[in-house]
Amino acid sequence: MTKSQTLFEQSLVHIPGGVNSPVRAFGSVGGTPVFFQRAKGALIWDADGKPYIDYVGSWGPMILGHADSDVIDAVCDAAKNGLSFGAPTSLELEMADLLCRLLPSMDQVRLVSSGTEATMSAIRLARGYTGRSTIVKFEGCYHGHVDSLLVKAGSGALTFGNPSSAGIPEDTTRHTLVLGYNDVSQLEETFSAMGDRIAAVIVEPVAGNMNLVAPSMEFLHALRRLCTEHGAVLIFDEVMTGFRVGASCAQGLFGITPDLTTLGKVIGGGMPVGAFGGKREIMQCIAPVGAVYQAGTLSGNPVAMAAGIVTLNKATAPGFHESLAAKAVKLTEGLVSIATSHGFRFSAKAVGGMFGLYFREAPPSSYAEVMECDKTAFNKFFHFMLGEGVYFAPSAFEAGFVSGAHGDQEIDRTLQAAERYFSRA
Ligand code: KE4
Repeated sequence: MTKSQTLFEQSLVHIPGGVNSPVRAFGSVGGTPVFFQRAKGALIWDADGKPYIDYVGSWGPMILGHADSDVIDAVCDAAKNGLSFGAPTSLELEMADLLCRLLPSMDQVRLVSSGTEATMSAIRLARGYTGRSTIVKFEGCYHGHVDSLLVKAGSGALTFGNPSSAGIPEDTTRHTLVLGYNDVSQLEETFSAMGDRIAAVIVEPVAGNMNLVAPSMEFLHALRRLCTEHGAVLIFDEVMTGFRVGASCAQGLFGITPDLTTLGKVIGGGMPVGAFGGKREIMQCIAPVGAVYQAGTLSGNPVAMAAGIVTLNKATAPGFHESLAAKAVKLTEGLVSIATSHGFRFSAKAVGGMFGLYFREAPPSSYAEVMECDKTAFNKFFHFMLGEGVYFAPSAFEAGFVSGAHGDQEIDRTLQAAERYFSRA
């Protein structure tokens, strides 16, 4: 028995499924989830002390690499001054100023403690601001476990094949419209039929929770145009893409200005941080200024702010994202070259520091095309690579991530392992 197997068996006693987030349970790939005990840079060690090259990075936050010394120092320094005050501090002022400088679409921002809190609050804010109820989301997109958004969601919900969740009353989701990602004609038909009833459209500007699906520019421009024409709030859920696909997020990469943006993951650098922000006239509707209530005991927590500020400053430094994107391209192009040279139906796509791997001829551009990917083939690949000390996301429906700490050595070792797999499989 490995220590992970022992720990998993023990965890099943008091933790549902032995995990604190479903996608960690290896439900999609099968087998026992790996328990990790420490990480540094691009590497992570399991409970038996076996090292892996990590392409999960805690699902995105570890963009600098694990245990970045500057981040750890900042966290320790902040912690020595106390962990939480439940009162304003200069660190949350510094974070708010930093985010609003980095994102021109953001006049004001409210900090919270998770991406789910951010999207849940943004939806409530958009409804309060417009006085409307209907929300549009897209099939395969995941915006956290928000009741009104957990409909045909991606990520863990998609992994378990039950795209909707139990426990959500029908009247909670009757205001939620689910459309096809990249389906411009359906979007236009919906707005022409009921645009004046739509409070907001929430979208992953690069979908990362049904594996990676890139948007068409036509789709993004249609979203912006139709929301403007009908007075709906365009919410870019950049919890995953935020400072991951570029120093100005997806909105900067594509040149589309949302009305609200939700953030998480990278802006906490591994500590629990989320945020939502955007146009002043919308943000002024949030309590205590406006009538839309939102609150949080640990919102803007000084220790979390310390981690996030250092992470953001380093991740938006000149050259960081160019280097990060080049690593993702080297990895994905190398995998495609190896797999296809051995006759596999395999493709890959990188957008900034995130990537998708597909057992399919070409990268999918819709949820339906994602469903055509060979999940069994992915699972076999996943477990072989895991055995070789390469840790990809334990699901065919998740994106992968590189960090500033991934170097040629790690990527070359990954490609060598892939060559061993594809040449003999
Ligand atoms: P959190 O509440 O997990 O911090 O964020 C929710 C969320 C919101 N929006 C987007 C675009 C997201 O990707 C997420 C969370 N992403 C998943 C990974 N697919 C988190 C991993 C997990 O659920 O364990």
